[in-house]
Amino acid sequence: MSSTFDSLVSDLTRDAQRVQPKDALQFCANWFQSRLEEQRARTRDLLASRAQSLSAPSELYSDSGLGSSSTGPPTLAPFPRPRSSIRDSIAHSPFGTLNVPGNALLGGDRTPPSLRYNQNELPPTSPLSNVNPFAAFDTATPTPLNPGDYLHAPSSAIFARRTSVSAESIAVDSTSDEPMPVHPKTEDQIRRIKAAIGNNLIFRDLDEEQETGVLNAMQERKVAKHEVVIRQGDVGEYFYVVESGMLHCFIRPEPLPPAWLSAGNVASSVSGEDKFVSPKYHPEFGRNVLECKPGSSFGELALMYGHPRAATVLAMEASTLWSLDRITFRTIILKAAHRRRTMYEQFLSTVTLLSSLDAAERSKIADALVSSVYLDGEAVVRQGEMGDTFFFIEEGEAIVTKTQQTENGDVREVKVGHLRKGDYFGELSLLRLAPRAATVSAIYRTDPLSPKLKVAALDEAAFPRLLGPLREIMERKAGESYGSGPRPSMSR
Ligand code: 1OR
Ligand code: 1OR
Repeated sequence: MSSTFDSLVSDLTRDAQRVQPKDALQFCANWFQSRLEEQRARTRDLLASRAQSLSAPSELYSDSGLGSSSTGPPTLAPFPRPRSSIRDSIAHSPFGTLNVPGNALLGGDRTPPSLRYNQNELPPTSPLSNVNPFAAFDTATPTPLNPGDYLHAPSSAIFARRTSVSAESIAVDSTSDEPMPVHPKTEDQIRRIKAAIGNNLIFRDLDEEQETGVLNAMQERKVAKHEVVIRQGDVGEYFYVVESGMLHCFIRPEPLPPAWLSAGNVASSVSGEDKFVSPKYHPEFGRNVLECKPGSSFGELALMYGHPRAATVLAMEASTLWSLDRITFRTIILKAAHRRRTMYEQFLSTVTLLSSLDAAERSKIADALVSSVYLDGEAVVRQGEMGDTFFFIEEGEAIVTKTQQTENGDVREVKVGHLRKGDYFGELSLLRLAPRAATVSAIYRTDPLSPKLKVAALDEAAFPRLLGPLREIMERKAGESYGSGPRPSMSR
């Protein structure tokens, strides 16, 4: 017991010295929490793997995505080949694990095999990165961002690919007692912030009051070319939105040089592009993993998980940023995302198609949904168009029509179906890689008080990833209801 305690304290001391946290107590609390989570995840996984008498598949440790082939061309099929054996062998981890600088469990002789993707070490789950083992289109690029993924627990290198089958959410602060800052702004500043966050998914769930809270709390920050905005390993205090300019994110392999952490906001040993060995590698900060353009954001990971900063973010040109403090970020942004997820989870639990999925799988779908409302008579999909989206009906009703040629050669619309809350549509063109087989439009309501048609959409990338397990059901039902159509070749 005392040796465990001693080694814990010495690990903590070592990590604290590396990170030099400004808030030591918070750092220690986070550190112990991470260790606890890591240990539970390991124990649970060990038990699960014993119980199943299965060893982890080699795909878990390989560089390429499970759906990709190093020799053949990428498949065009919307679903990857069934990989039930792999899915089944993946234990659900009760907690995310922490692949961050300062996580001592990842050092020493227990170092897990590191997972690399596209020559990069995999990071914790983030709205900016979501590499999924079941992605159908796994080629050279990571799976696109899944809106809302930032509520999912971070995963360590070894468990990173499990994010697709586990959906534990991070704890959202239960109290909002701490006051949120208010920094008065000019109308022009407000307009600029709104323009900068307009297309950023992180802000999509805010109601008016929440948006006002965020606008109040934001602070303008102008950074010079080559200024270090975030330094890998530091404690996170702010989240940033880019209004103008360009920044790059770099990840340097561990261990970080002790003197390097919290070293200030100027790139010390390297200041000019001439010292870049290649545009993709910075000799001080490591591999260039992401570019942050106007409208994008960065710096969310450390605020969400209490980890040290996972990357260094360097201004490549003079840039204007809007910063949001940790308290406002957690109180408003994370809570809004959490509430949104709960609302969708509730709705999805009523959808018959999804009844065979577990709550975690539904939760992943909830995160990926985007809602829209349609006016009476408005078409959601049109027959003959190429389709890239799948829909659930959240509220209201829709009619399905098909064009038919009459005997005298005219073309007319014939009603072939009526869809209600909880029904789905749009699967056919994704399953068969064919144009839309019918037009689906909002019904003309006879009762103006009844709800308008509201649909929740899942895009082409999310569809096979999240509804893959239901493919058989949908295909069978499509065959029964719509007749058989051309089928995509599933062979590779
Ligand atoms: P943070 O608070 O950790 C550094 O501070 C920020 O860099 C981080 O939040 C992200 O917003 C941003 N892995 C980790 N962090 C990244 C990455 C990243 N890209 C940008 N950041 N990548 C992993 C590479 C293996 C790149 C993903 C595309
Ligand atoms: P989609 O991606 O082809 C139109 O886009 C959607 O309408 C289609 O997927 C189905 O989800 C939905 N025939 C074809 N598509 C239908 C039909 C349908 N009903 C709903 N959809 N028929 C009615 C079957 C009860 C006509 C069969 C001849």
